[in-house]
Amino acid sequence: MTKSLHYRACHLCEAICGLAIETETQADGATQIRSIKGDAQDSFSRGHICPKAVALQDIQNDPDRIRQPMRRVGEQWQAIGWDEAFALVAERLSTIQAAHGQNAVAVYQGNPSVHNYGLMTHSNYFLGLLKTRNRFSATSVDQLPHHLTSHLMYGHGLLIPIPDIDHTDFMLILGGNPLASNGSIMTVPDVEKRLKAIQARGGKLVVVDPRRSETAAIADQHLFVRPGSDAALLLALLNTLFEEGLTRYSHLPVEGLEQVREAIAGFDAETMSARCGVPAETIRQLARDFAAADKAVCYGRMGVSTQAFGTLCQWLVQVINLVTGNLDRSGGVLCTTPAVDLVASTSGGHFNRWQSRVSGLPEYGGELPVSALAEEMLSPGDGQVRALVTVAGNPVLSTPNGRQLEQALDGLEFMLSVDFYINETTRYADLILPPTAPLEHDHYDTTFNVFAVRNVTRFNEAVLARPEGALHDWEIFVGLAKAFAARNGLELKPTMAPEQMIDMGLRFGPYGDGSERKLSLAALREHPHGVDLGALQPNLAARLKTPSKAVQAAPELLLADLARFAEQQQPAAHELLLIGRRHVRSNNSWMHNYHRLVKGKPRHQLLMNPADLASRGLTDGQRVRVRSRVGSIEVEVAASDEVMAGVVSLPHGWGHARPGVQMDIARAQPGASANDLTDERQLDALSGNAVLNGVPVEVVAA
Ligand SMILES: Nc1nc2c(c(=O)[nH]1)N[C@H]1C(S)=C(S)[C@@H](COP(=O)(O)OP(=O)(O)OC[C@H]3O[C@@H](n4cnc5c(=O)[nH]c(N)nc54)[C@H](O)[C@@H]3O)O[C@H]1N2
Ligand SMILES: Nc1nc2c(c(=O)[nH]1)N[C@H]1C(S)=C(S)[C@@H](COP(=O)(O)OP(=O)(O)OC[C@H]3O[C@@H](n4cnc5c(=O)[nH]c(N)nc54)[C@H](O)[C@@H]3O)O[C@H]1N2
Ligand code: SF4
Ligand SMILES: [Mo]
Repeated sequence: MTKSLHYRACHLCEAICGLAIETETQADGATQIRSIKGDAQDSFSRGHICPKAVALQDIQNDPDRIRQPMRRVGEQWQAIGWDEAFALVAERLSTIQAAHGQNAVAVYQGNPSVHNYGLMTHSNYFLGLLKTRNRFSATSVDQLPHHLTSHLMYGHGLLIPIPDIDHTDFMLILGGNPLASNGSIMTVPDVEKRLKAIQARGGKLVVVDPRRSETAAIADQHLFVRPGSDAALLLALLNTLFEEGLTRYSHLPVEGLEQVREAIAGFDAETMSARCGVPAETIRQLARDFAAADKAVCYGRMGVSTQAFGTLCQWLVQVINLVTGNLDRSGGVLCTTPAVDLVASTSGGHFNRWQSRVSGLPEYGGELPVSALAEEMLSPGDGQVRALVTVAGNPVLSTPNGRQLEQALDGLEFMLSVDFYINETTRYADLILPPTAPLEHDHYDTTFNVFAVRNVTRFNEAVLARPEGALHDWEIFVGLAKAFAARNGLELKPTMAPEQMIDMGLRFGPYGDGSERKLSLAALREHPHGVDLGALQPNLAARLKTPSKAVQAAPELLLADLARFAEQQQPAAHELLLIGRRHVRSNNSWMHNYHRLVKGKPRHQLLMNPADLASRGLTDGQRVRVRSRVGSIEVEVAASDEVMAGVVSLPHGWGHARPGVQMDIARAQPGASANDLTDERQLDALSGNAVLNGVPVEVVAA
């Protein structure tokens, strides 16, 4: 028996924590994981770990995880060989496209697509061949407003300024709960310590959230805000900064600032207070405190992105940082200089070049809003979607009106899923192709180094050998591409392994000189704990990709959206507004099949303010029926003064007890899917991003 120690970054969430994983190999070669701990030698994560990483061994050993291609025959699943599987996909998709056009095949790419670098480098090798405009992803139930804002203001959707959390004096967080999420579009392992360090050096943390979240609970100030109304609060903050002369010089070239000042002149704190529920004097004082801090950060995440004015919110966040002199400044917000630089190596993207067939929703970067996916399948006519490829996604539980999507999936002529579970979505597939498990492949974080609070880089080998016959995600896409190209007589460009692509990216990136010695994959292999490339530095002026090379403070689309905001309908008095919630033991919809993560006190309940329970004659712990325009669920309610009156909070990603789901532990968990309530017609009309927070619901006894 031999033991060995492996260092490895965790890529389950955005935090990139270093892990130290001990394995034990028997005489017969069988290797087991003995322990998973935080890697104290990783200077970025400093030994931080969360319970999800410990569950990597449960993913590895889960008897429900599928390990061979599975073909559905009636209600049964049959294992088939890889080549047969690839040929089947090529035949079915080609036939459907030949009969109904290229757009008849749709694609949905889920969240792990950006965490698994083989998917980043190779999924398009096959998916690009499909030449369909019906491409969807989890972006439009998440961070689309961030990309669109950066695209419009800075000329590239990935040029997103990141909070310089380690050097700031004042952090204002709207709609983010990093203590549960471990940070998002802000890669920050060990975030609790870093937030507390702001306070320890005399700085301040302010959280704006309709729920006193875990992060709000450690803040110096927490403001309840009515769900979906942050644009009012942000407008009032910006208005106060202008009106009270609290703005500061920016060294950046900027165009349009005067237009912004004029456009928001009417949105003063007194008028906006009624919209957002925050007293006008509190808003004005917050603006003064923010401006008075030497270095300050305004940061908004899920709670403000996935609401009716998500893009307006993200734009206002940027402008507040800009006019207070905190954009591109140490201790404010800064763009990274990643070792593999996706900003330098790709074009800035495009928006609204085409629209979805049924509702006319805009594309961004070649993808349409996923709220339109079901209607594109259900609405007959030229261009109707008849086949779907899902990759690392579970849209039945993660996109609005999941029940409608189920109905649509049931009517497809063919569906392929690249995934290792038979879950709420993939149970509709005709064929499931399972990749290797997370610890069976190597890892380089192409995505989240771009959003990290320090410039960092690392490459790690696989911890466990892959089982014989298993394929990595990227190899599956190469197999699919070859079979599809062969069937259609297409020429396929040669490709190389993901690690070779990263080697090139490193050598010719900002820290490389082309040689192996300076920065390359070989050089990184010598540093399994990762390499720290230093604190974020001002770099935006040189990185801007706008045609004028100036920051566009006043994009026309956003100024125009102010008119839509001015006309926003206010919620009816009897309605409750549904918001979401994350927990550190949960990861979207797919980590509930591990006993270690689901044991203990229940976390699926609907939280409701005691006053709202009382006025409805409901009691704590009772089963209730929650109804929205699109559907209803039954769930237990828990009394909680964490949520403000008029608001109910339900986590997403639950509701596994659907027929055919083959995840035994998950199925046994109580809880319903929040997205059986969210409404595919409620959108941020500007971007097409889904509204997942601030959904009107009614709650009655079950
Ligand atoms: N109501 C509500 N809905 C939400 C949210 C919310 O806050 N509220 N959050 C939204 C957000 S931010 C997101 S990102 C989405 C997530 O939505 P999705 O990405 O659609 O769903 P996940 O739950 O992340 O499912 C991931 C799937 O990938 C599989 N998988 C895991 N690792 C790999 C891998 O390495 N390779 C492959 N091929 N498959 C893998 C898992 O088995 C699972 O089926 O949900 C969104 N939905
Ligand atoms: N443990 C865990 N970690 C995760 C994930 C997970 O599922 N579990 N998912 C990962 C993913 S894919 C993402 S995108 C990130 C998300 O990362 P975060 O955005 O930090 O996570 P959330 O917990 O969704 O935080 C949203 C907060 O917004 C609040 N909120 C809701 N509505 C409103 C509103 O109208 N206004 C304001 N101001 N606040 C509002 C909610 O109460 C909640 O506290 O987390 C990532 N990390
Ligand atoms: S916070 Fe947890 S899930 Fe996220 S990277 Fe760190 S250990 Fe992994
Ligand atoms: Mo996400």
